[in-house]
Amino acid sequence: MATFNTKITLYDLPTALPHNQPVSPFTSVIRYALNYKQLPFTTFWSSNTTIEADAIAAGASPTSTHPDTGKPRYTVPFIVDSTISTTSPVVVSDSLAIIQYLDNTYPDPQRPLLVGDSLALHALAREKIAEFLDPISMPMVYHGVLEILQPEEAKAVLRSRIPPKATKADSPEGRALLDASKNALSDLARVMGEQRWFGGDRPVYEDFMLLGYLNFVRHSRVDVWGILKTVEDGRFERMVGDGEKWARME
Ligand SMILES: N[C@@H](CCC(=O)N[C@@H](CS)C(=O)NCC(=O)O)C(=O)O
Repeated sequence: MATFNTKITLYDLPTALPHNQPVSPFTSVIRYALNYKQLPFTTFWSSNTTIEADAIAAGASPTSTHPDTGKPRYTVPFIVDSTISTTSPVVVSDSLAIIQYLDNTYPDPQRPLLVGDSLALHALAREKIAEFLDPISMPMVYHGVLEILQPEEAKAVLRSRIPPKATKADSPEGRALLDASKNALSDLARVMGEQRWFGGDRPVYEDFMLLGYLNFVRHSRVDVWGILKTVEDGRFERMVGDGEKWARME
């Protein structure tokens, strides 16, 4: 396989999980991709309260605008790639753009992340994959994220964006939401059929995105993951296990 001695810094949000494992699906996908392609990198720990300042200092572009104020919205992940030049590094924000940059800049025909050039189709696939989170993220999962996000000020930012109380997994309402989430995961399993990964016998961007979303639940709500992991005879739990070797931190 191709080897590149890269000097990449990944900006991520710190958590209270062992080894600071990420909770953001979007930073997770980059971590998986870098490890899978064996591209050396280090992490800069930003925070919800400092993302904007850190991004501006690094020269990273905003990824959208705040719907309420129209102001630029800065997000993690972004990367600073000093492999060619430390004085004028390449800075890329937005997870899908980063994936495309890594594929183009550090090509490895054995390990492509994006199969097919249309970013629109990859974005569409990501939307479909994320659907299993729609019923549960706001009422349940983000409350678990509150427990593991660091530092305290970052929790305050998140708390202001989510409902005051979490829906209980074992309440009638919680069970209905979880059933909807399980059905969406079963739909994904049906689409994958006998394939081990969306990429066939090797993982691609869509697989790492799904792993990021599964970890988002797994790390934040043990009880919710305990229910979702049983879907399709534990298929998605096995998938997390299969991806474990690319989930390491640096
Ligand atoms: N479209 C962006 C979305 C990234 C995103 O939403 N990141 C969240 C963390 S999961 C973030 O940085 N939120 C900071 C904020 O909203 O203040 C991508 O794909 O990278």
